[in-house]
Amino acid sequence: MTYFPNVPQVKFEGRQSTNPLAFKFYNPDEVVLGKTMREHLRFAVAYWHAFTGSGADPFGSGTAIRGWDRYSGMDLAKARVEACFELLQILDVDYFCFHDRDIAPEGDTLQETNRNLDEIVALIKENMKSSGKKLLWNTANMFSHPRFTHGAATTSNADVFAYAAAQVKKALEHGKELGGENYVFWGGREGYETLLNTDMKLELDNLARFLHMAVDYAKEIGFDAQFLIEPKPKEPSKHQYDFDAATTLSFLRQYDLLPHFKLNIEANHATLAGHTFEHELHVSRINGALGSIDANQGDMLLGWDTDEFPTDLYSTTLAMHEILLNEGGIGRGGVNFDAKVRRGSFEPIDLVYAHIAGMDAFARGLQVAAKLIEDRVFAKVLDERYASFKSGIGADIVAGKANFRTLEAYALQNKEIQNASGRLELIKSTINQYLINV
Ligand code: XLS
Ligand code: NI
Ligand code: NI
Repeated sequence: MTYFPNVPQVKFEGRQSTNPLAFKFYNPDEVVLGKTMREHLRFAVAYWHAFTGSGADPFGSGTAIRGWDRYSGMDLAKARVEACFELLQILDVDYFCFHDRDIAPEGDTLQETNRNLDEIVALIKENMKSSGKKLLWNTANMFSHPRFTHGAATTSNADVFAYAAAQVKKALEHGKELGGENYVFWGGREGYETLLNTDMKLELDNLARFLHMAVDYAKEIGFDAQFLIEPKPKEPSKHQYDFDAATTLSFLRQYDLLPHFKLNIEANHATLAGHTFEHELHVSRINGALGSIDANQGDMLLGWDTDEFPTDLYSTTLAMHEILLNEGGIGRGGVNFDAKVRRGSFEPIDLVYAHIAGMDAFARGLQVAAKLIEDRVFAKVLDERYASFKSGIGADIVAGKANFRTLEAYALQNKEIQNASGRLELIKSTINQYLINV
């Protein structure tokens, strides 16, 4: 390995292993509820954090020591491709995800930028062929360059809208070229700072026009990837239009886009919106729109998108519980580590440790969630809690046989109302028992 010297392929050794370069829970071949862990989890490495990110923060420059940093320009872009396929092999991860601007540098003109991209996409394609690795999703970065300061599809400048369209057109062509299974729209700067200078109605109409054009173009070129929108409430915009799952679903419904899109739910975006990860997955699931996940976690003490590698078993268990209950599980989506090593973890091997930590946390979450489902732990809770809707007046309500007159008649003759305990503390201690004992 050129970029991860002396790092062997990471293998499953089991929970007793003390080898830091082994999986303790992720056993790709282990069958859980009829599918292997590999099939359930469909892990992906995020190109931007693993190969483009440098560890820079608003207070200081990058700290990451990377073998590819000795290069620049297109040579750097090529070295990163090599590093990517090395890491995928070390981790035995099947998928990767990228933004167009992660993989190739911008040129002086859009023509030159596109030529750079074409060259790197061809190189990626060769590597995919020889390694069998696959593209979970690609996307267009329409937030880093200053031209997008007022947004991309929701910009106040029509020339920028056109540029963004050209960029997504190219990204869709590359997605098709690489057999991408999904295509993601994360609204980087699709939001606003203040209503004092914003025509929100026009911006939202334009966003819908843009997404319809993308749907049409993908159809035209025969790119059949699942389209995904990734909600986020803020950052970089103060108010992001795709605030959370519910807001995004309402937007998609309003503009007749719902049949063409599912959601890519990111843990840290959920918590920034004031929700739990499982809440966002649940809202997506009950609307038939759970598409894929960006796996990471935030910091309870910090109010921004810290994108830490997921290690919280409570959260991965409840997330996997939602995914297992979803029809077809994660489907064509996957578990993409949209996560970065901390600034102090600057060695290449930290990237390996970080992914092992995340993969084990999700594998363990999968095992525990499967057992909770097998034992009908939450199913029993819900059965009991909502039993009043199974018979009598409750069954009439659910069947649509009740109205205000019949309900009033029932209430008037009813004896004193009895409520039952919600038993939350008991439920939580049961979850802990499963986390420890399964
Ligand atoms: C940023 C987003 C971004 C998307 C892809 O917060 O998570 O990384 O996943 O554009
Ligand atoms: Ni993300
Ligand atoms: Ni994010």
